[in-house]
Amino acid sequence: MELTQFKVYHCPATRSVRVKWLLGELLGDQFEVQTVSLYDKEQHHPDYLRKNPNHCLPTLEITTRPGETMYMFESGAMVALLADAFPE
Ligand SMILES: N[C@@H](CCC(=O)N[C@@H](CS)C(=O)NCC(=O)O)C(=O)O
Repeated sequence: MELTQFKVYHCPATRSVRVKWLLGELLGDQFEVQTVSLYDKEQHHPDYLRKNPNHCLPTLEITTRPGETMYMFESGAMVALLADAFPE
């Protein structure tokens, strides 16, 4: 399965920095970032809860070829997946 696009749901000074940083190292600016403000409790918005029922950041949205979208939680698992996906 080919992973074609990444979007990280992020809030500064939280664990989502790990994933945003690694995506930047691997892909430069070829990924999306959407800010979810914990200070405004946006992680409890129904649209976000559909992506991450744990109401936590980060969430990693992954688009695959042929166009499926998956949502991943747990920053450690995201870092491990990205390291496996980009071994170089
Ligand atoms: N083990 C999870 C922990 C995620 C977590 O607790 N994130 C915090 C920010 S660092 C959060 O979103 N808290 C908001 C909440 O629980 O509503 C991970 O590493 O992804």
